[in-house]
Amino acid sequence: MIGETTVGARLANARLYGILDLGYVAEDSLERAAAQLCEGGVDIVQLRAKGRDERAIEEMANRVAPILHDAGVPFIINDFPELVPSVGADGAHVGQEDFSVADARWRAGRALDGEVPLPIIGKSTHSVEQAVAAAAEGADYIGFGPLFPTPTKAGRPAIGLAEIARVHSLVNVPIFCIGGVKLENLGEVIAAGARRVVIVSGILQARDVAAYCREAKAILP
Ligand code: 3NM
Repeated sequence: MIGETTVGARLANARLYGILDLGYVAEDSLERAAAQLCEGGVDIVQLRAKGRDERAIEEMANRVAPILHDAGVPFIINDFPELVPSVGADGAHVGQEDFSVADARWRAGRALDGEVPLPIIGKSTHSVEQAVAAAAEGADYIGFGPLFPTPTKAGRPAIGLAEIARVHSLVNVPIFCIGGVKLENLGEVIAAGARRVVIVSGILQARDVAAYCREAKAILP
């Protein structure tokens, strides 16, 4: 974990959010992928390992945490807020069907030694109403999407670009637009009002991961 003030500033200034998604990264390549994301200038990294048990996720998180820490990149764990203190992550991300923000924060903030900085808690939202509710609930940032259909979250209907401007006018916490975002459509997503994005498969399937991230960062305002 990195310093509390630094993490807050990093989140406020973040434009590109990368995910170490086990659907695209082999388990034994996690360190390499984490280093490539850092090299490309990704501002926040999440570990997302759907279907893996807590012990496996803890082990993977312990491997990538020092890499992200050394690069000064906030590290977010998907779905398992209680792992935050033990692996030295900076926060957790929860979905609509998971813990409330308060519950996730409590779990993520449980200190073994009584000295833990406030964890970042992010929440997935799939409509303007959910986005407003997540911010009111105290989320530090939200995901908003999926903008486009995506195999990374198969079966979830795309919400399109039409509500991006409205959600930005109603929600004050950082909003990361997500779902099917790629270099090819990033201009269109930004023109619709997005300021921050999560790109998963676009980055992880790139021939040169770091170069892809750098290109995305150069396009983001
Ligand atoms: N959450 P890609 S969309 C993990 O809308 C995730 O909450 C979404 O991956 C949401 O960049 C999504 O490969 C997948 O489309 C994003």
